[in-house]
Amino acid sequence: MYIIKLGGSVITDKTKENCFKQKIADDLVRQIKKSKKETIIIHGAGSFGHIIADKYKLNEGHISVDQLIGLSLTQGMVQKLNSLVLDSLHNIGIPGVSIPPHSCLILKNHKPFSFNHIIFKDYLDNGFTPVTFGDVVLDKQLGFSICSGDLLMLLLAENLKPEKTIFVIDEDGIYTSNPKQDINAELIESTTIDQIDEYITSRDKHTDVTGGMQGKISTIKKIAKLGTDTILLNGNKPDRLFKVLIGEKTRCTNISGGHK
Ligand code: IP8
Repeated sequence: MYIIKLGGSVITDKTKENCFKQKIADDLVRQIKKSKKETIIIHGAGSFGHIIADKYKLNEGHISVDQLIGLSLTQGMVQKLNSLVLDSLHNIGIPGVSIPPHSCLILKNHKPFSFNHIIFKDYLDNGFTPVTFGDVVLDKQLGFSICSGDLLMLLLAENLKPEKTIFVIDEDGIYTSNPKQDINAELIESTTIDQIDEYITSRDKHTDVTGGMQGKISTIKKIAKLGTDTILLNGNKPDRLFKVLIGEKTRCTNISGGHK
């Protein structure tokens, strides 16, 4: 089983509120279908979640009554995006089933407090493709806070032991420096968790409320410690996801898991 995160910056236009990239999403879903692999799909919130979550400061927890409508609107928006992703799966014949984090996960000061992973396993065992996403959830200490799709990658990897976790992003993988700012940046094709710190010197400042690339790297390190390999690949380039799923060589970064 593979756990795939379709990054919010790939399936939405992060500069335009609520802008779904239908063609890209359809193409990624087609690649998943073609691979015939068992998968869990997670998607980021992109411009359906980050802008509004930031506006209402939802990741700071419950600090004012005005945030209630903000939380409600944000959950509504990420569920709209989730419906669009599900439509894309349904149109190609993948039996995707939505499992919203706000109904199976509670955080405590941003950290997992309780998580029902069994529901993912049970749907998988019945032949479905569980689909979950970055969301706002209850937080035992803060009232509520944001659960990123990256955290879900870690929680599901911990509990369900996938063959690999795959992050579909809008770059070819991890570089020696930020490729959006440095033309000499070189792609790291293969690395281990021990080496990764040396490379990650320059930080990509996304407007993400959930930490952008820096947050992703720290999650990937935790996944690697479980002994699970992670691949980062460019979702805008044809068939890279398919190739990784069927074990064919393609341009990407492979971070090998630590102690198996
Ligand atoms: O895009 C963020 O999830 P991510 C969720 O996976 C919200 O980081 C609501 C902004």
